Amino acid sequence: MSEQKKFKRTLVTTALPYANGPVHIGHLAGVYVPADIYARYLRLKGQEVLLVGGSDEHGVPVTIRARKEGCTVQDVVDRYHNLIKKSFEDFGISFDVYSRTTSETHKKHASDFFKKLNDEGKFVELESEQYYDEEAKEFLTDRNIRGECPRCHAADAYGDQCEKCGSTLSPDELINPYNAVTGNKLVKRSTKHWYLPLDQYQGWLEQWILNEHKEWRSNVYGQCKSWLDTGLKPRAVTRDLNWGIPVPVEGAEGKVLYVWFDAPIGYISNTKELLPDTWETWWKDPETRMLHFIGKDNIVFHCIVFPAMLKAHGEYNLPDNVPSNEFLNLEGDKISTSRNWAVWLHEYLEQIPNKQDVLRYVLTANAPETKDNDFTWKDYQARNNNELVAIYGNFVNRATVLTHKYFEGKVPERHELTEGDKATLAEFAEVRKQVEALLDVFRFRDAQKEAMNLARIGNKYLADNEPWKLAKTDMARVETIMNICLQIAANLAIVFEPFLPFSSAKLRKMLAMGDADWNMLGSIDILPVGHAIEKPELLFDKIEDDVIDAQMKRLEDIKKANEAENYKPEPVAPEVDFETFEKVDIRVGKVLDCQKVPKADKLLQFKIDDGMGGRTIVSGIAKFYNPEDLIGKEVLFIANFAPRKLKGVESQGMILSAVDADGKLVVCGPTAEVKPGSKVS
Ligand code: B3M
Ligand code: ZN
Repeated sequence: MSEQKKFKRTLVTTALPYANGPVHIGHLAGVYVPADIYARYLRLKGQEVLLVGGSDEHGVPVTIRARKEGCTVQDVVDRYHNLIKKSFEDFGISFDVYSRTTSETHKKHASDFFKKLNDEGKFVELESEQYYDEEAKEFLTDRNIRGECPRCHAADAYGDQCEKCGSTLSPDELINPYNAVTGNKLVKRSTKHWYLPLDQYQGWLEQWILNEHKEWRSNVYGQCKSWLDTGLKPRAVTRDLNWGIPVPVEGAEGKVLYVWFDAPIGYISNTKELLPDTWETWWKDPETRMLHFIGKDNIVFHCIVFPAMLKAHGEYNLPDNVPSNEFLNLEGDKISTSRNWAVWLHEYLEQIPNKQDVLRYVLTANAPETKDNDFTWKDYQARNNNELVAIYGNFVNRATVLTHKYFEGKVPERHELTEGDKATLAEFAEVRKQVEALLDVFRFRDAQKEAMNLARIGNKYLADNEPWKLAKTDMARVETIMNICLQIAANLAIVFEPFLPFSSAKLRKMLAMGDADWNMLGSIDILPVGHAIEKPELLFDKIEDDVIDAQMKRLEDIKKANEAENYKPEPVAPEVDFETFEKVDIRVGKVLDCQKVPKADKLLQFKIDDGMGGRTIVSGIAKFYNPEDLIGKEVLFIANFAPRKLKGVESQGMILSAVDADGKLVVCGPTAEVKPGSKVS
């Protein structure tokens, strides 16, 4: 662990989200809430800190979105940049700057960065054969190439993956590749690109990461180690694309900087945009510490590629740590923008207004710090009702209400302390140390747990001392108890400030205590005797079942819509003539009895009134029905199906069922009652 002391200031960067869609809880949990907690914590301690963010507006993802929506790429990035920026503001992510990679400052800075490396011979130029659409006159990215899968022969696999069989592919493997957008056939054409020779940085990276940064989170360190063990290869830093920052070299028309080359430089450009005169202090002074907050899919770029770029450039600091998180799932499934499987931040705020802190709290409590984690609405409700309301809110409410009840809202005097008081104070003095020790090593979920412990200490203190009972006999004692409770409440406002800034502001207002100062944490003299507090208000409200049910219903609907969208009916079977059709004798029957077949978990045994004396039919639908529910129903069955034995029971026919998108069988019957034995034609 590099000692914090040797640094004068901290630059905190957050991954730049692609401006190709809104941001969701996965973004917040993985990157922005932890980065914000950390930046707020340092600021509260009085340290110099910058929180830098912005939108990533280049690359293929935004161009794909524009094609899908039938608008220009500029429209897409404008719209989503504004939406994302607003979501972050609404959630209290305290960016000092949130800019975009289409800014003029960035275009110039990224271009100059490339030029410097190119002039100094830091790149290698290589020719390679790439797929080209002669009619559209464009080279294609892997994602925009489709063709037959060499493994499962699905007709429309992508250049990087077949979604049918899941194989990872390269465009060269596709059979008859074509342009996914125009449908044109593709040819191979030679094209030149600039490569960063990462192989030349291998030894240096091994030393810098594997030896000098053993303190990095094990998931980060492990991923770097496995990349380094495999051996680094040169990486192209340019692309043939018409959206991006033009390669600033003569003869490079139609080529742009690869999005992963320009995006991290955005951290520098955005700092420069904010502080045109002093930005270099934040990037070049060795007394500045740099931290990159990112998600796990960005590790290689922030730990290997960008540091190699910075090293090649030669003037900039390297990151001191890269606290990367794993992924957050939603109700057991991977969050996915394209499948709409997400809780979008702007929608959350519309549907559950003014509950930013509740989401911040739950996402930190469940932060995927060391492994993937799951967000569920039930857990969200439970953490709000059982922790925020029942522990934190409840303590603050009792402390402020009792102060108004007994002391007209003024902080009472503290008299001699009992042993119990002293023990409580000693316990809460520990909280600061614990929270700091955890925040210093980026363990946000445990740090928040410690903060909540302070509220637990408060509740226990109130329960042990029962001031409401003493009010009749020993008012001096009640004064001491309530003084301590109010000091604990003031401490809560401070300790929760980095985690729950909205609630802390509300609590500070209730206690009329002004700005929070971390250095006061642990003190029992935050609120002076005689200080008047304001009217008590509830800090948190209970979340009722209907709110959660509505969210669960929303997700269910999305799941259904996805299934419907993905559902492709089976291809129609070869034609038959009427005579062939007539050979199958379909009849209506009424279910007289229906039971499970013993020792066969799939089979139901039916007694059918077929209008001809009755018959027994066995059908494999036990998974989808309660037998009793089918009794009395009319069904269709094949009356001349050759009898066969199933688990020892002779089945005299076959009941007709439809197969739903998810494989569920649904028994078919007439839409109005007809006589059993009626023919279907
Ligand atoms: N836009 C990828 C992502 O959103 C990319 C991050 C850039 S950080 C410099 O996951
Ligand atoms: Zn396949």
